[in-house]
Amino acid sequence: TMSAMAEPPPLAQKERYKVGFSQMESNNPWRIAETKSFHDTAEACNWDLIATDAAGSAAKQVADVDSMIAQGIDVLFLPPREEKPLIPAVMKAQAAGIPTFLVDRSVDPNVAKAGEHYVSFLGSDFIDQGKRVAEWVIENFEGDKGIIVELEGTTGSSPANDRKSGFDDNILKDDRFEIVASQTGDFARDMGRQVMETLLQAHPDVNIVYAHNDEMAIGAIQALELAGRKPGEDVLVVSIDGTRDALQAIIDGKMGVTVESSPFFGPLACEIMGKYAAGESIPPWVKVEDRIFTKENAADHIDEAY
Ligand code: GYE
Repeated sequence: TMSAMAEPPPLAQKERYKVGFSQMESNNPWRIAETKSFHDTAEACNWDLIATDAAGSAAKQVADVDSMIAQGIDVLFLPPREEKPLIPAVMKAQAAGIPTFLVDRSVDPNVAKAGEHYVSFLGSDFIDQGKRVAEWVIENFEGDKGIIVELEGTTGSSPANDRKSGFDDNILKDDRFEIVASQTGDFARDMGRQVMETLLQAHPDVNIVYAHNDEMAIGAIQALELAGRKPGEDVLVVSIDGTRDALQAIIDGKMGVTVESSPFFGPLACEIMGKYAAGESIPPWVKVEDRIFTKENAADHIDEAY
């Protein structure tokens, strides 16, 4: 039977490629390291790179992709800020015959699908990241009752959704733990600090903070210290990414764990794009394996951190 299933456009084999990288924002070290990784890869991979910065706006990110399509990019690397608002960008690239690879975040899988509307998602398993943080807390928390404040990432983003379910589903299997508040800090240090300040007033008995990324964890540490609390002593702070500041906080005893989420996607993007152009079949999800950083190994990795 004839199939109406969409297919991602092919990629011709060429000497040089015009590559689009549509960054969502540049207000934190993770994003800056990722953009740098694409720039650093450009020469070795024979890319003419067009990199844009949507400054935290999904609408601008859609417009940025429009403009890259108009500039005739051969291939698009897209970290969609939120799961639903970026779907039009994926669909427009496909309609323009431009293969898209989602990097580091995904879109709503009920609407846009790998192997149909875009080629593949290159990135981490966010549910597993949340689960690993929960398992670490279950093993390492020493009190009788864990009162948890959760700082969520950008509302409607795939890592915020999945890091929440991965953590919540697993921590709540142990009845020592209770999540008393869960609120977005938009993956940003400043907002993490502000939200933590507010939540501390409502929940002064909090003794665990789970932040969906290191920037918010650092913001939370600032808020805790400002309130006279002792992160690492009377409050266990845990999160995800592996930034330099987080590894330093672990070394300083202020943070317990960060599960890695690497921003260094340039080399992987080059490799997978080359395979796709060569006609190899690309899995719908090219999964990145993440390490875990604790006081046992943080000092060994801080020099390579960003
Ligand atoms: O953890 C966070 C960033 O999408 C995996 O986005 C990425 C996340 C990363 O802003 O720090």
